[in-house]
Amino acid sequence: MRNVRVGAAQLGPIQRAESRASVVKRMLALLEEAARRGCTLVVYPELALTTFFPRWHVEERAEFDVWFETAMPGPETAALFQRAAALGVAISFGYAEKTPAGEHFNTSILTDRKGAIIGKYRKIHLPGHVEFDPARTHQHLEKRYFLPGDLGFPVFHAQDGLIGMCICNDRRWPETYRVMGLQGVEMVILGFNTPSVNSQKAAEGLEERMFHHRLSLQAGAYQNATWVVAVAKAGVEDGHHLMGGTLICDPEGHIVAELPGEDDGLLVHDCDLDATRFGKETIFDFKRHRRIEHYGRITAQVGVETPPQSA
Ligand code: ING
Repeated sequence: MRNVRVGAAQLGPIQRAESRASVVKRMLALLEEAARRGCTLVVYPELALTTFFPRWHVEERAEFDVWFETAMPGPETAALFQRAAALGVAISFGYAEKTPAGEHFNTSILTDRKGAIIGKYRKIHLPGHVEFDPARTHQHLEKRYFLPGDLGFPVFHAQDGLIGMCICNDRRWPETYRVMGLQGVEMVILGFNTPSVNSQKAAEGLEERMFHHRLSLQAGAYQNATWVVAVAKAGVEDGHHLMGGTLICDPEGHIVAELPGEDDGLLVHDCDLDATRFGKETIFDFKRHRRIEHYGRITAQVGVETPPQSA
C-alpha cells in the first residue's frame, strides 16, 4: 500500500481585475484545509494565478505579458511555497510562464514536500486559434499567446511513486497518457479551464462538455492503469462561464470522487499507487501486449492520410 492523500483544490472564478495576491490567499486557505485533512499533495488548476486571459484578444501580444510569471516562486507565490514546505505538503499548479529568452508557455510545476520544484510541464496540445475569429461566440486564443510545450510528457519520482502532469486540452489526447504510461506513470495530475459552451457549436453545452471531460479522463486512466486527478478553475469570469468537474479517476477508470459546485473547494481522496499494479501487470502490460511495428502512423503523420482509391 503506497497511499497518497490527494487534495484536489478547485478554484472558483478569477475576475480580470483580481490580483495575484488575492488569488494566493485563496490558494493558501485551501492548502491549510488540505493539511488539516492530512493531504501530502495539493493540485490546483491550470492558469491558477489569473483569469483565463486567452479569452481576450489584444493586437500587441506584449501587452499580455502582465499575465505571465518571469520567476517561480515569484513575489506573490513565495508565500505559498513557504507555507506548503512548513506544512510538509507538495503542491502543483498551473501558470503562464515567460522564460528569460522571452518564450511564453502554459506551464505547471510540481514540488516535493519541502517546497522545492521537482517537475515542470509545458502544455503541448494548445486548443483554439491565433487570430481574432469573429465567427466565434467567444475567443480561445491559446495558440496566440503560448508556444507548444518543449519538455515532452515527463514523469517524476514523487510521493513514493511516479507522477506526471498534463494541462487541460492535453487530457483529450490519448498520446498524452500513453507517453506517460510508457514511463510507468501511477498518477497523472492536471488542471483545466474549460468554457461550458463551444464557441463554434452553440448546441454543445455543459452536459456534452462534461461527458467528453469525464470520458477523456476515464479512458486515459483505464488504458494506462493510472490514477488521474483533474482540477477545475470554475464559475463565471467577467461574464464567461467555466465548467466545474473536479474529479479523481482510479486506475480502473472509475470516477471515485467528484466535487460539486463552481467555487473554491477541496476534494480529498486516498489514492493507493499499488492499485495501478494489476492493470500494469495484466491487461495493460505494455511489454507483453503492444505491437509497435503497427503503430508507425502515430508518430509519422500529423494529419489524416486516406488510403488510395482502388483502380
Ligand atoms: N480549454 C478547453 C479544454 O480543452 C476545449 C478547450 C474545450 C477544447 C472543449 C475542445 C473542447 O478543456 C483549455 N484551456 O484547453
